[in-house]
Amino acid sequence: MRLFQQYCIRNEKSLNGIWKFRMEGFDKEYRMPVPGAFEQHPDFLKHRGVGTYEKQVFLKDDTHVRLFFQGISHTCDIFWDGEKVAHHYNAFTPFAVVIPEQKSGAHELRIVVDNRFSEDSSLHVPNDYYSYGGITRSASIEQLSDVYIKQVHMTPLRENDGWLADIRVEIENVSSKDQELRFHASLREDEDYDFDAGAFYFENLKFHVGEKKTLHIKQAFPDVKAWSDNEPNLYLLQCALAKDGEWIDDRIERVGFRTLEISGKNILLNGEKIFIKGFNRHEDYAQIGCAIPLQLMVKDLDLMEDMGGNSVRCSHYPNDDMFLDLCDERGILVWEEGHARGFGLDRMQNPNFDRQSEDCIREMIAAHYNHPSIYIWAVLNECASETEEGREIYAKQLGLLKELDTSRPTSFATCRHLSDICLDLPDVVSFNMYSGWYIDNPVAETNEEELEWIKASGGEGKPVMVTEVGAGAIYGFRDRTRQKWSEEGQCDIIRENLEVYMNHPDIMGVYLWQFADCRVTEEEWFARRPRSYNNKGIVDEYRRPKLSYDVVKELFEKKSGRIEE
Ligand code: ADA
Repeated sequence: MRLFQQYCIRNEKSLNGIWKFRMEGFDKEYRMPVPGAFEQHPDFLKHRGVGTYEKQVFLKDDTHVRLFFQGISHTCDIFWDGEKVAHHYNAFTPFAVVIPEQKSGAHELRIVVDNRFSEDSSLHVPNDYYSYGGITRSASIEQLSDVYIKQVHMTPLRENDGWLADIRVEIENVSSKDQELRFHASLREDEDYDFDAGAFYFENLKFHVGEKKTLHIKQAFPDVKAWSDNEPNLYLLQCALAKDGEWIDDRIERVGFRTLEISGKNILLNGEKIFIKGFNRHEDYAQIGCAIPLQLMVKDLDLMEDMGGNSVRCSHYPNDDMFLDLCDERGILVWEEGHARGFGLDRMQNPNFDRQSEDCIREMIAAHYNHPSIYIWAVLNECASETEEGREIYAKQLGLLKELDTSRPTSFATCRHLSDICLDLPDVVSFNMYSGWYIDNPVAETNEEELEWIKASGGEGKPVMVTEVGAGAIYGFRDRTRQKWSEEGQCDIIRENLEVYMNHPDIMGVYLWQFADCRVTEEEWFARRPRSYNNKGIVDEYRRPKLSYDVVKELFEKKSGRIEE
């Protein structure tokens, strides 16, 4: 599930592997890989429907059970021994199901997934990316003790010339009895799971039946090494519970000590002004869709780093924890955002939109809070920020980001040029601009006009970033006219845009749209997207580099990730 061992005491078992599968309307039983998108099977290449996964699980002892899913696309109902125990919407956020008091022996786990579009789905809609179907990210089953550690969040703070960890631990009693326990916390550099050593905090706790407690611990760590993109130092924060002198539960989070501040038109990482050289990336790969395995996540980051990139924008939804773990280890700065792309007011006023958006934001921050690589939270990419009704929703969602996490700046990517009425709301202003592709306009002049307007309409004095620039190119289409859709044409537009945005004193970063070609929905998009793909990748869906790869490499490599005085 993660690139570090998240439990040493708790018994966790992966549910990844081959599950039985049936699809409504198909009179056949399949054997489907988990994680996996069912579109990888020849019968379901572009199928929208209701599929059922089944697996038998064995419990060695009588125990409480916790099922954990990194992502199921896009709507699902979970059944345990025939009883519905959970419903979840949204492919891109993790969720857990706790099932108390289970007997040892065989149990049936059945998951019904639905990737159809309907009024019930306000975020997964026909769009310029594909909504796949299936248990598309990893899954696991845990044996829970009577009292368990539900969540651990660590906020790093600077104290004098050292560090302070501000830690909040949520603990829950799932048993039918009062409980007395001892809590331990320790911080380590390596995976040495000797809980008796190094504990910096412990406390005796009493829990009534069903009681939840949040411990708030502040602990100084004067000598830890800071996390940064250049030196991504990571530590393991181990929390554990003991009952009558025996360890019964634990949870290990991997954390980094770094500070993020807004200072005038810059974002400071540990007091240094960063310059973002980034890529927008969809979770999408040829043949396997959104269920990207670790080795291909590594390949994507290897290619981004080879081009001199220092950041990735998780466009337009929360990404897999495993990918974020890689970014933590490699010092790749991450812009992560709630699930939304290009909604006009009509879609934002779908009756499910507010609740489904809030659920997604809450689950994203609950799950990803500890990733030091995430430097900014965002919402509502290119939605109706030019309307009063839209402004209410932007204010609510940006306010929710701040309510859940005061340690990171907020933003949203706008395309409502010269008409956006929400730029006073975020900490960082960012805009998407396709000079030379959608609009044949001079990049430099358009940028000056945009910056003037941003200053005059709420963005004065804030950091400004360009979250999308780019152009389409069909892989293998070479043409000396350098016309649009040719690889040569893409090189020219990217070069012209990057040379302006990477050398302007009021722009603190730029993201290319996009890293790799991605599949889009045939519904509503086929006519604007050759192959029903978004072809603006620097590499194609198989990660084959286009000519623009070397243009990006040339320009990114000669630009520092720091803005000197
Ligand atoms: C928008 C949108 C992207 C993509 C891009 C494009 O900026 O945010 O998701 O659709 O346009 O390729 O046109």
